[in-house]
Amino acid sequence: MITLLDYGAGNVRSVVNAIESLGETVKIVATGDDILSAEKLVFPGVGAFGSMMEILNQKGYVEPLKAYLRSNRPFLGICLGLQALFEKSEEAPGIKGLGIIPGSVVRFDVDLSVPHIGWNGLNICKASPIFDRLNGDEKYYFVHSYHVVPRNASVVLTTTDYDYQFVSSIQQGNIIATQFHPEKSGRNGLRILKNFLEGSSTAKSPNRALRHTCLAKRIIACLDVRSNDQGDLVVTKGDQYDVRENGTVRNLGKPVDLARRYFEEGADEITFLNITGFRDFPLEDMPMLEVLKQTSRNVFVPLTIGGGIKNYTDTNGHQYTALEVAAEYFRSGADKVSIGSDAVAIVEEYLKNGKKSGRSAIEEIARVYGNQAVVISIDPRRVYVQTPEDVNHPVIETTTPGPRGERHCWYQCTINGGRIGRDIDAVTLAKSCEQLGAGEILLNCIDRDGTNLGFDIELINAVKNSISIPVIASSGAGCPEHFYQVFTETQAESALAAGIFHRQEISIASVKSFMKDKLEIRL
Ligand code: 1PR
Repeated sequence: MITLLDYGAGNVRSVVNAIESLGETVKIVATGDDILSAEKLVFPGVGAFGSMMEILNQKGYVEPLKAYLRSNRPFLGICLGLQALFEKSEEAPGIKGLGIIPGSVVRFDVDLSVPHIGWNGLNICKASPIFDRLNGDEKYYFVHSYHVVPRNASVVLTTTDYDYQFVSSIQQGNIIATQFHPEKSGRNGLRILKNFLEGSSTAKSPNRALRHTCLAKRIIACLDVRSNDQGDLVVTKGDQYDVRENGTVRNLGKPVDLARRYFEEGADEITFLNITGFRDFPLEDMPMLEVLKQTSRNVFVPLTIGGGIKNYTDTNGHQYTALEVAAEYFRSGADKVSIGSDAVAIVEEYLKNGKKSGRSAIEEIARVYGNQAVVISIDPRRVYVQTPEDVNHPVIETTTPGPRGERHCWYQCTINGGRIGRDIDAVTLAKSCEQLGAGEILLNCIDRDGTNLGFDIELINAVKNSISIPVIASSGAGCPEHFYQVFTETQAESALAAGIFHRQEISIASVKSFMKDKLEIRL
């Protein structure tokens, strides 16, 4: 029996699913006494350091946790569950951590994108039972803006490179804690979990020790999901966002089955977009939550969900906040939520008032779940102009001229699945969302969507070069060379595709095999 500390924030379902998939049963902590009587405790921290410590204090878990940790019984901390062990964090000045490991938590100070999101390796500093049957050159999934700095080097189990080397896991006696997410790191992550659950005391050193690790470029499979005319939830795919063919919604498969297939094929992440979420309230659209629940049972890579994340009043006048909607998605198995239409409304308001409200969906969700949990999905469309002076938006010179030979364009944001254009451009939207606390940009492109013509490199450079959070390049992938192009001609950290994978024109494995000797990827 594994005892799991769930303090109510973020996606603990994935950890429960991962542990259960290894044949163990899980008991969720309900009182401080459950912590004190645990035989093996797993603490998957998700969210922000300040809100985590606040909840742990409110629930009276701090003292039992300290007592458990001092007793040197088996403990596995994940992500914030590692950071909580330290004395303090720059993320929440003035708030005390558990202070079991001397040292603090600091924000990344790098020239690279922050959060550090994606699959990176481990430089192993000492032997441990959790490395049993691993080679040492595997990659694991990270998603964080802060990292630990222990005062005593002897606790350092692994380091990872991200501009500089940071501590990516620690071990002190039977206390093990990782910055990466074993439950989201495919089969190798499950191996680490299994090693912890088996509780062997024999320390192992993998035979392939790395001296330097590198963040992999991520390949993401995207499933646009909606109900078809028969009322079945299907994966569909548009041509420039038009998902109907001869009047009916294209049906490319079942969401849970396809997600499972992409996990097996090596997808580094899976994104579900509830594309009619803007008109159907997700909490009444239970099938989508069910899709997430079922998928997270046997898909052990990060899951992002988008569609309909906004404040909502139902027919009985009951009000729901975007935070509540997001919370339901996290509880159902999502690691990140993506906000589309509402992000445009939020930024319009922000720019009009010239200051943050502190209450927008972006700010609220980032405060509780951390910046890395908030993805902004942008649906821009090219608008050609004769000269840059024609509009009050950042204009680029393009190598793909417009219908009247125009050599300049700007990228207009749209809402409601491309149905309505707004007077705001993709660059301004991305910059504003970063200021409001978003952790990643999913950059679609209506002009390229479903065309197989390749990513819009000009759009991606325009946005990526004006922000410091990671960008997911999306729309237009037609062959493995397009992925190579987007990773070599832009700084995008990941690339997403839908149509070519759904129609089985190209597999994720073949994209990776094309890139494997050319770029850092996860195999
Ligand atoms: O506005 O917060 O409710 O979120 C709705 C979400 O649904 C947004 O993220 C929006 O991008 C998405 N969406 C809405 N309508 C459509 C549509 O297609 N009619 N799909 C839609 C967006 C774009 C990509 C697509 C890539 C790759 N899909 O995600 O998967 O373009 O396609 P490709 O590789 O086949 O070219 P809200």
